[in-house]
Amino acid sequence: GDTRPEILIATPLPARDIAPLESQFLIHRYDQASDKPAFLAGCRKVRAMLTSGHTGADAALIAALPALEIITCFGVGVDGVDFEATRARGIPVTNTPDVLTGDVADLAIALALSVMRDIPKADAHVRAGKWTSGTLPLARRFFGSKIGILGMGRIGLATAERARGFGCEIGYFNRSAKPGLPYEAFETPQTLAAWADVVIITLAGGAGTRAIMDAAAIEALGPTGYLVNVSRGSTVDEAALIEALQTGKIAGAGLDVFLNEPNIDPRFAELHNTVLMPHLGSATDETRRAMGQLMRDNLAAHFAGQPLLTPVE
Ligand code: 8YV
Repeated sequence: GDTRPEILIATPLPARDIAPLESQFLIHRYDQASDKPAFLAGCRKVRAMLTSGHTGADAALIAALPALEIITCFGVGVDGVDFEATRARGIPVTNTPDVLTGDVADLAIALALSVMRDIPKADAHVRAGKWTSGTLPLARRFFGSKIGILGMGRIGLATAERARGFGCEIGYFNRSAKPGLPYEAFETPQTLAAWADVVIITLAGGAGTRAIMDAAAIEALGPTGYLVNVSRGSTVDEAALIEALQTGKIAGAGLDVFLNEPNIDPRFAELHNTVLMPHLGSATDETRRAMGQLMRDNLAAHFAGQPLLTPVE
């Protein structure tokens, strides 16, 4: 019989990252199953789950896999993993830190520049043949501005380093103290937003940061302030953000992440002072390749009885 260890793909992953696993593992494509409850009846020997990290590994799915030994995530954020369930069974979880840091930080700066310099509107203006018939409103300067980093982890630090190259002043809020940083620490997201011209959110998702950028913090940005989010939509009070953008309480937003992706609030599409992207922070060929490799290396280490490369816990 087939002695390959059984693994389950919980959410869609790149084909090029699944193909190299086919000779070694028996793969259950739960992500492609139409009748998911029926499909799980055939997964009782599954020993590893591969998933995105921001969705997929909930308590019900973990409970349906009695032989599960490890969850490997294709991404750094693991807010989609139910850690109560994994801890209760001693199931380790791995992610893909570091390899995506530079790309996500690049996109944070790109979104700030894009919304402040009105790049999408200017592009549409040229394409529509309107250059000869009118001028665009003046934009807002990015270099030298005050950048508030909300969440000073790996991606926050990399974003701050890039912003320094633009001559920006850096302040930050972090839930735990970050001794030794050459940047001003603020006590709350609201005081950070009151100081900053642009708040860039690089926090982890999950219960501990839910709507931490609340209505008061959003309003504290003021009518010339901008919000950029490259972390998780859950970190922002999205209803308050939409209202602030509609009424000019803040100047604009550059957003890569939303609540209920990909079925986001349709009101975003009506806003003119926003630049919207479909969760592409890590989406370069180079980085996605490195993420896939790191995910497979963690999987291989587990089945070889070796220490995991990047365990979350
Ligand atoms: C996704 C991400 O994992 O790393 C993260 O936390 O959100 C992304 O890299 C990627 O989009 C795959 O779903």
